[in-house]
Amino acid sequence: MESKIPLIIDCDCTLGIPGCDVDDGTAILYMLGCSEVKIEGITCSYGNSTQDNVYNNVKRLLKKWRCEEIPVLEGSPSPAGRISPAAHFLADMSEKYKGSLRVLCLGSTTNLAGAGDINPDFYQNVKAFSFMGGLTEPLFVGGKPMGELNFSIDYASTVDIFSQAHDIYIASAGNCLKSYFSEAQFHAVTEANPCAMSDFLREEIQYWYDYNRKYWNLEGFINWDVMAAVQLVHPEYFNIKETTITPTHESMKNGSLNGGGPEIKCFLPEITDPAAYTEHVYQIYFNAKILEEKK
Ligand SMILES: [Ca+2]
Repeated sequence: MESKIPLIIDCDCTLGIPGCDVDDGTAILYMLGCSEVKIEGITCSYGNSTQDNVYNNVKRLLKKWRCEEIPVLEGSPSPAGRISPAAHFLADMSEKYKGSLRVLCLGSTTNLAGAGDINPDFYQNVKAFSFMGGLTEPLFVGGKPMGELNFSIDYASTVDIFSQAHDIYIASAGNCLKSYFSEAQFHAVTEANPCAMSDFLREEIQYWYDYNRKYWNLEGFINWDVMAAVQLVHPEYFNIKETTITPTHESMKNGSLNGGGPEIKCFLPEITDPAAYTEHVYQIYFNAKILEEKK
């Protein structure tokens, strides 16, 4: 019997690549620290960078974290074709773990739609989907407007998925603004916890604080994708609101969840206590004993 939650992370992980977001990487770290979860594989998408860069970066990180046993699959490089090793892996694992597999989607949505094209039962087989993306209202960060990326970049796949999947949890861009990790807290927490994980975080995340100060006037960064990870495993940190969205191809070109299309049920969780939430996330990072020598 499978005692741990089987999970696939589909992501555009660029943690460590200059000028690119760190949040997929922190979401993977979070899942590695969740003792109730088993990461069955990481499927690579595009968005923060190209699929090739993402794939090589995930391989690099898993080697550094001594987690090379986790399968890494190449995804589609663009919306032009949905079928890829990643899509086949998602389709196959949904059969192997029918009714229990969770899918965490943190970048473009092409690979998931490909899995649905390969295996018509994919959407029914998956127990729950958690996404990061989408807008319910215009997004402003540090006083400046910010566009949507994850759902809009392959809007047709996104609408396809939402119209067929069930148990959809969406960390919308607006709701992610509370997933804010200040640089002051980062320094305080890593100094209070001298260990290999703190060293790793300092080495590989500092550039993103510098980037956010320069380009977004922030003394921290929004840890978008980690919210989608937390809401899937620890819903107690959220007010889980069931709602309906009405996306269309036209609305989804801008990432808007509401465009007057057919009603789709989903959950839009909201972080209830941001301080407790960030403390929890750091705690889970430190649970991940991935940088220590394995006995
Ligand atoms: Ca991402």
